[in-house]
Amino acid sequence: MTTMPSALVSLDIDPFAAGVLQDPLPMQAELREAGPVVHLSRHDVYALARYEHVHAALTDWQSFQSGAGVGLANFRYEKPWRPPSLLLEADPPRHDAPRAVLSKVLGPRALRRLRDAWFADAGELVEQVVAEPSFDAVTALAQAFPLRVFPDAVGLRQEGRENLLPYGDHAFNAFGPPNELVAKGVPRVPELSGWVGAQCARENLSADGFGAQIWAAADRGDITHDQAPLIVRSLLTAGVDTTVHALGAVLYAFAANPGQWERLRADPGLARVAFDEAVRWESPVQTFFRTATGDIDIAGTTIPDGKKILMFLGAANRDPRRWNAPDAFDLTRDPSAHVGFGMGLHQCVGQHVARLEAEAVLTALAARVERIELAEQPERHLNNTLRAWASMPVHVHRA
Ligand code: OVM
Repeated sequence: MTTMPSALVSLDIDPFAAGVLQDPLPMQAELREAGPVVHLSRHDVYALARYEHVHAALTDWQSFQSGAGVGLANFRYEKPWRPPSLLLEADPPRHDAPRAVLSKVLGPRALRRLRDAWFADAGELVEQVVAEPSFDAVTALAQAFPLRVFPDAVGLRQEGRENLLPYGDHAFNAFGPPNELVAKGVPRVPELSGWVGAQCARENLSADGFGAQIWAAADRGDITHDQAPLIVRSLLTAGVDTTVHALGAVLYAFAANPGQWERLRADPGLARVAFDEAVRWESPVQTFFRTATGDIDIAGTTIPDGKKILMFLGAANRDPRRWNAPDAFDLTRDPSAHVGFGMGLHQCVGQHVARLEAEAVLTALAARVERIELAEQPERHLNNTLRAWASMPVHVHRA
């Protein structure tokens, strides 16, 4: 028996419309149900929303290139808004030396030296924050903790650190179409890019941070000296907003699921699983694009050479074909195969940093707080790529 390839479904959906960004779950379900590949006529891109196909695309860098950009803009035809990242927007072999260097700088061995200090920092911050029964979990914890530990770990000077979040927010918006979210960021690009670029210079970095270690790798010949500042830039672009919104996600998950908070309190060793489950459940990075390096066949439909492919990480992470009760935040499941950090060659190189930050905050909070509840409806922060909270008023009961 032969199966006829079913006709490619084309939908007139804008995944970057404000209404969709506010609550992307219904659109994600529609895309998963429409077929393994869906054409999105608005942007003339091909969408993958099922786990199987998102996973397959992420692990096939030969067919699905990153070097033409991982946003909607196709670097074959369009000039990027900034010099492309040597990691995110590069393919092997050019990708590999920068990746190897950053993997080592941010690896588990390097982080072992930060663990005690970050746990102490988290304890101090949480102690101070829960002195008040009500606070905004976004500003007081999800933003405050990464901003307290990460810029120091990179080796940044104090001045200008307030530029980190707006710069990252714009960079993640810039992966989408040139809509209002991008337009509102454009006026500050010269100022923010100027500041970020300056911080990547060796003389502006402390002698012992991640930044200095990237420069030391250039001295060893593992990368060139002109690659070093762009690799530091990757830390500043991808290392702050991502962890802020991932912490926001796990704090929301617990506030909305008190039974799971009890479980964490009973077994604080679950902090890491909880964080990965929250990354699966909320998928702080919702989407990335690839570009077809030739005609690609997926389940009987052909994606033509040079077309952009939009991978819905968030939809894959809630695909009922892969996950039991995908909409449940559940510490008893094994979330480790989620694609919230990507998969394959480009899988988040900072994931160990993110997990350590989350583990420190959750451990400190679990030791001090019996219950965490939403005091008001939290408010979304809209971004073309990130699923984020702008504010999350909570009320806590101290242990
Ligand atoms: C980068 C980078 C890496 C991952 C995500 C990202 C803005 C940027 O290398 O600059 O988002």
